[in-house]
This record gives sequence, C-alpha cells and structure tokens, in this order.
Amino acid sequence: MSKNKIVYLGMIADIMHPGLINIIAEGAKYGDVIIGLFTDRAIATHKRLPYLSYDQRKNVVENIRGVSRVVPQDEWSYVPNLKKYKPDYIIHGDDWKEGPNKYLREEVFQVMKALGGEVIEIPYTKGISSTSLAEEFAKMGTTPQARMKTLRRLITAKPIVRILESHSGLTGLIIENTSIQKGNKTLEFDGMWASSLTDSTSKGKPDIEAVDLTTRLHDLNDTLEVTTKPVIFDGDTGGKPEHFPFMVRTLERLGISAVIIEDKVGLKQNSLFGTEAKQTQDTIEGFCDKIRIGKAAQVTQDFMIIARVESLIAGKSVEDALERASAYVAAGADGIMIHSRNKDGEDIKEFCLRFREKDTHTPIVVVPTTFNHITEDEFAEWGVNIVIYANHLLRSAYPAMVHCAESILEHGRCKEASEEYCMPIKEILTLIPGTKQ
Ligand code: SPV
Ligand code: MG
Repeated sequence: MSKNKIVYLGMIADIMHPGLINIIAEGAKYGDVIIGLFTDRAIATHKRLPYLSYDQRKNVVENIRGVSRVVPQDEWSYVPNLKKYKPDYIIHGDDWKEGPNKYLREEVFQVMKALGGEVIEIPYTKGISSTSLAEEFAKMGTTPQARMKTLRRLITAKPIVRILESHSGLTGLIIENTSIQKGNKTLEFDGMWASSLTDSTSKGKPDIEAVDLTTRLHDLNDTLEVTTKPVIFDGDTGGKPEHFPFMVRTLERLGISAVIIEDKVGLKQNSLFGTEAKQTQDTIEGFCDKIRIGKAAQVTQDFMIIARVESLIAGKSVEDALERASAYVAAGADGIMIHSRNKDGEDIKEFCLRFREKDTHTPIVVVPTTFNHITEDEFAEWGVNIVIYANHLLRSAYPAMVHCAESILEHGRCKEASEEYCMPIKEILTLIPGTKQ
C-alpha cells in the first residue's frame, strides 16, 4: 500500500477498547490516519456527553500507535470534515449498515465518490462496543465533581439544555433513563430540577420555604444515589444573606451544578400566584450583595449561582427586569432565570431578545409552566439556554393516584383500579434494577 495517503477515522473515544485499536491499526495499513474526534457539540445533539472532555480524549488518542493527527469533528455528519480534509479513504465499522446511523453511511458514500476516494468498512468487533461499555460505566455512577461540571459542558455544547423536575429517587430514575428515538436522534432529558414546589407538595406542605434545606437535601440524596445527570437546585430566596454561603457550600459539596435564587424578600409565595399573593422584591443592591456573598463562598469554578428575576411576576415591566438582570450579572451571577406567569410568552420573548442585544453569553433559563406552547426550538432562537419543566412529573402522577383511590371506593374492590390505572405487578417488581437477587 502506498504511504502518505490520508485515511479518515471518526470516533468519540471516551472509553478505549480493542475494537477501536483494531480499526486504527487497520486504517494505518492504508496511509496516515487522521482521527476526526467528535466534539461535545457534535455528540450532544445525538447522545449523552462523554465522560471525558474533548482535550482529555484528544490526549489519549494522539498517543495511540498508528494515529498521525487528531482534528475536531464538530458535526454528527462526516460530510463537512470529509470535504475539508479530502481523505483518500474513510474507514468505519460495518455496524452503520443498519439502525439510525444508516443515513450517515449513505452521505459518506456520496461524498467519497465525488472526492474520488474510497470507503473501507471493517467487520464490527463482536461482543464489545462503546455503547455497551458506556452502559456498564453508567452503572458505576458518577462523582460529585464530574456531575457538577456537566451542566456547564451541556450549556456550551447544546442549543437548549432540557431539564425536568424530580422529587424522589423514582422520578430521578425516570429522568435518567427515559429516551425516545425521533428520526435519527435519541432524545432524553439532560438533568433534574429540584423544585421547591414539588418538594413541598409531595410532603403535603405549602411552597413557602416551610420544608427546610436539611430535609430537602436529605431527600435529594435518594435521587443523587441512583442517577448521574446534573441537578439544578431551587434555592427559593437563598435565605438571609448570612445564611446563603452555607447553602452554596453544601450544594457544591454534594455535586449539585447550580442553585437558582429569586430576588424576593419576606414570606416566599409561589411565583405562579403572581400579584394575587404579596410578592415583595428585594432591592437591586440587596440582591446583588447576596449574589456576591454566595460567589465568594463557593470553592470550585464549576458551581453556578443563577439569579431569578421576579419583576414580571410582581407586575413590573420588562424594562425593570432587564435593569435587574444586568445588575445581577455584574454582581457575579452565572446565569439569569426570567420568570412570568403570562400565557402568551410575549414578555419572556421581549426580555430574552433585548437581554441578548447587550449580553451574548450569560445563560438564560426559562420555566414555561404557563407559556407552555412555546417549543424548545423557539426558545433557542430567542437566546435561551436552559428550559426547565418544573412540576410535570408530580402534576401527572397526582390525578392518576386520585382516580385510582376513587375507583377502589366506587367498586369496593381493586380489580378495576388495577386494570385501568395501575402498572402490572410484574412490572413494578422488576422496575428497580437489583430488586431480584
Ligand atoms: C418551583 O418549581 O418551585 C419553582 C418554579 O420555583 S415556579 O413554581 O413556577 O415558581
Ligand atoms: Mg420554587
């Protein structure tokens, strides 16, 4: 084989295994192997972020025998890099002949034909794959540090980070494991929201900071034990400025990625009451001080303090919200949550577009409980980074439980309730991994 031909090989290379070494060695027989290393951005649109960062993976791959050079592959599709590097060969495992990545193969054949190159497919190494190893790896869990960092990585890598409310180990498992295949993409949630509303409601208590931090964290530990995805904690008002550092340090130690605190004082009421309840906003200076105290208390660079602007909830203008948001960012906030209970979402849209005119990078968080017709794609166009579905697992479970209770009363037995409202008993027995020894 003539040397100095170029062989292109795309890989994620999170977990190295003999199948990958085999494919590199095979490629090296044809010429100089360029590895197109998938970036977080390329991966995040299709599957979970890898455990190792791009730089860590690059460091491993460039030291493997047979690799000439490592370049970033910033798209899931190979086409842009094939056009850029014009390889003589592309080498790929033959597993892409079937399944959701079949279209990638078709594109690659077309481009390589136009470039006058060749596609080499080598038999897939049976019994070992990155996907099966990643599943094994996930069972091992995560560390607080790795979990915490993931949120910042996701914000950089994805147009929208998708978060769902969790109030128990079981809801945590739903968020960890639920995924659907849509077109060629696997869709799943990126992380969890520890909501004050659902934490309180699931205890039969009102959402007025009556459930104390220690109790909420004790319960959150159930979720942390059985999941690996990042958590954003609803810190309500953050308490008094003197108390906030303790909240920051405790959350950070547990590996929580971010706390969101709202700029209200006095007895906290749920924001969705709007002006029906007394919602007193802090002064700009007062809340900026709280942010500064929190930022000074944190130990790592990874933890985020996100400031929640309640102007629209309190019946004030978008102008007021913008003034507060930029003051909070100047005080050190790592992100802004803008909240509203208006249904049309117009005030949120105006806020986001105007905020982005002056600030292109500070992450924006929205909680579309009332403006629920707006899609994630639309939010991304407005410059939003994180969307939180703040209460939906509890709100969907409660009516089902009430129906079940009513049905038992109605029939004087549980046959109807079991058939209409319950999962099969066999299913619940095997729902939790490790139930049967
Ligand atoms: C929560 O989920 O507790 C929130 C969001 O803070 S909201 O209920 O809309 O205030
Ligand atoms: Mg709350």
